[in-house]
Amino acid sequence: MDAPPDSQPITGRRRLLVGAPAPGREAGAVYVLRLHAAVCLVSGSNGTLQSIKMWSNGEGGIPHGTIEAGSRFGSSVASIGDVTGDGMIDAAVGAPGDGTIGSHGAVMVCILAPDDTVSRFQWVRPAAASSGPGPGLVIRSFGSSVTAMQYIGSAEQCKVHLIIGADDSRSDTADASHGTGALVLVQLATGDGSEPGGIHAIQGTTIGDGIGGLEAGLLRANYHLGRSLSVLGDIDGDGTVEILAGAPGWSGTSGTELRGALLLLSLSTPEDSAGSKCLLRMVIRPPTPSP
Ligand SMILES: [Ca+2]
Repeated sequence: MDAPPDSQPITGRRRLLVGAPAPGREAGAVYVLRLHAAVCLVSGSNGTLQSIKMWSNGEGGIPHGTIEAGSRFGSSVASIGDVTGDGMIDAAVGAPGDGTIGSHGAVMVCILAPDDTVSRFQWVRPAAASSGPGPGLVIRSFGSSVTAMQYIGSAEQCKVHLIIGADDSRSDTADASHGTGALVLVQLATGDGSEPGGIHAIQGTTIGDGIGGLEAGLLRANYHLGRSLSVLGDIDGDGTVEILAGAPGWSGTSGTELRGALLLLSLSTPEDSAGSKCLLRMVIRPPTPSP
């Protein structure tokens, strides 16, 4: 669930985006709840909800057949700022079970109309496994989480950068460890000239085991980096953006430790020649239970 700021200058109104990924062969959905902020303080009041819109196949501006059955559309949702510059806050929705190009997953960028329906949308799907000097990554469950950020000092370029979790990703080596997980940075841009108001996505850095700034061997099988994501902003004022990425399967060596970890990562600006780089700052683990 994500709470975008007011999309229109109407005092006291808020919208909530609520993901409802469906099990089995259903497509899943997102609900847009328009709330009356003043009434939100009164618990249990029926007056809190002003309107509700659903986005799914054949609903809320999305044509029938757009969302694949079993794609778990709505597994993640994020307010991504005003991509198109029309004053309406736009959104991204993860569908990690989408199998249009194999079982890689997808994210739908939704451009909102003033009535909270989707006026236009653009699917973002992962590029082929990255290649380079080290092992590549096979991206799986792209869209298990999604969030958006803007880099400090690049306001005039006002591009929206998505961080997309792909928590079932694995390396493409023969002894591949499954489910190590990955993060993919994607820049959204508008107006490339080919289509008025068109959106295009530019895939940037991929972050995974031994890729994008993480040391090889850090992530093991079933750590599932990218199951959750949160942008903290530049918490230490050095110009890099700090994010938290969840790895719920992270395990220690003693066998008595609780599973799971949050990785605190710093991301440098993508304007650097080699693209955005990530630096692991801290691994936050749950406390060891006392015997
Ligand atoms: Ca920083």
